[in-house]
Amino acid sequence: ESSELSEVRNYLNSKKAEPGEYFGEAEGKNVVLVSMESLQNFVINKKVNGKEVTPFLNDLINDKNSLYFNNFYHNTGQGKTSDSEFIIDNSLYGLPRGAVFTTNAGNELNATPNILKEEGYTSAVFHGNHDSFWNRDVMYETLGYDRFFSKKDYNVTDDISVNYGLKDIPFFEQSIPMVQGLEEPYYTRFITLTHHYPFTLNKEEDKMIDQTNTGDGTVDRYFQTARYMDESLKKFFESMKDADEYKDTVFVFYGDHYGISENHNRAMKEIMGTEIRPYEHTQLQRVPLIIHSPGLEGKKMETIGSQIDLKPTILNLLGVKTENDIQFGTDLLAPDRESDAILRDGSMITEDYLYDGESGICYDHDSGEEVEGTHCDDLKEDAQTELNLSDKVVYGDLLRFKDEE
Ligand code: GP9
Ligand code: MN
Repeated sequence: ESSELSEVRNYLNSKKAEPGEYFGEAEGKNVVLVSMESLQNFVINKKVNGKEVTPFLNDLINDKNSLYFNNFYHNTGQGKTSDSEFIIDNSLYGLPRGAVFTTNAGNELNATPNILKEEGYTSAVFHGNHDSFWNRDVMYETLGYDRFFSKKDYNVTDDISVNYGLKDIPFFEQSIPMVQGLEEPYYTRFITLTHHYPFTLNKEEDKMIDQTNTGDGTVDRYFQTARYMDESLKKFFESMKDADEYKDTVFVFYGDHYGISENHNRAMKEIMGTEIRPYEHTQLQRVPLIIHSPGLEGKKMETIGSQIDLKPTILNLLGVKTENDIQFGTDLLAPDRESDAILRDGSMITEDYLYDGESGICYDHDSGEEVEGTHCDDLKEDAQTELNLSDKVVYGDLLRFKDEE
């Protein structure tokens, strides 16, 4: 094995966490990941003009079979949605610049679809956009997906399109027979699209709540498209039940990345009722994560984590052991895991502190007060070490050497 990969292994061994009681709780079940476009966690349980933005998700969170993580961050960079996909399927970080989906699609990887193939799973991605967007058609081969249902598999007409293409409600509707056609068990991802910048809707019936009134159009429209997406998730969930694709399935709903950039801090101050300093900006990088399955013991999870942790979390839920896999994340359900998150800009969040990589400012986690001194020196260094090691794996295509022991 290459000495560089050994260095990575040694580092990862030092942060391993033993799985807990959730190990194997979803053994043999189907997996349905739902990528919720641009959805940030602050919309959860939020009302605008007296109405909930995400009524379906708010209910789902309180379901006895749902695990809800309220301190879950995205790790994406310039590769946006594609970065989230890469991170979640590999437990490796995206790159500091560019999109790993386009720059390193020829790498050797050990992504979840390939791992689950050994366990008898089929895998597929569902998305209403062109298959070549983000180089997905090429990268999905590398990740080991058996099937990619893309624009050409859907009936996409102007009447049911907006912005990037097929609207989420018809997207899910048309996806149901495709899922039903898959051999079980399956590992799948559904990538939504309508709640994407610039957050436009073209039909009155799609506008289920009023816009906000900050005068910043992007922010004002954001809640309306989020509400539309939430409705599509509700319908999808119900259809999956009707189609008998529910009881043997684990659903993983996650936000892919932020939708409102720091260019909108003035309006966001109005929405959040507080100034958006680097502390609040970093907290706004939290995205919803809900894991739901009939029979699963649900609860609200305060542990700090990020998308990098999903691969080990899912594999452990399925009871699939992956001792030798190179994973930068840890099982979010492991009782002794380190509660922390590292973001692509070098920020790091722990129970005690929040280090903002962009400004270099260190905050007390709970109070949000700036703290003087060396409190965040370790966080800054740990974040750099981890990101650099992950980048080494990707740039050096080091997983080529993973089977040489
Ligand atoms: C495109 C969709 C959006 O197919 O996934 O991509 P994004 O711009 O969010 O990365
Ligand atoms: Mn996206």
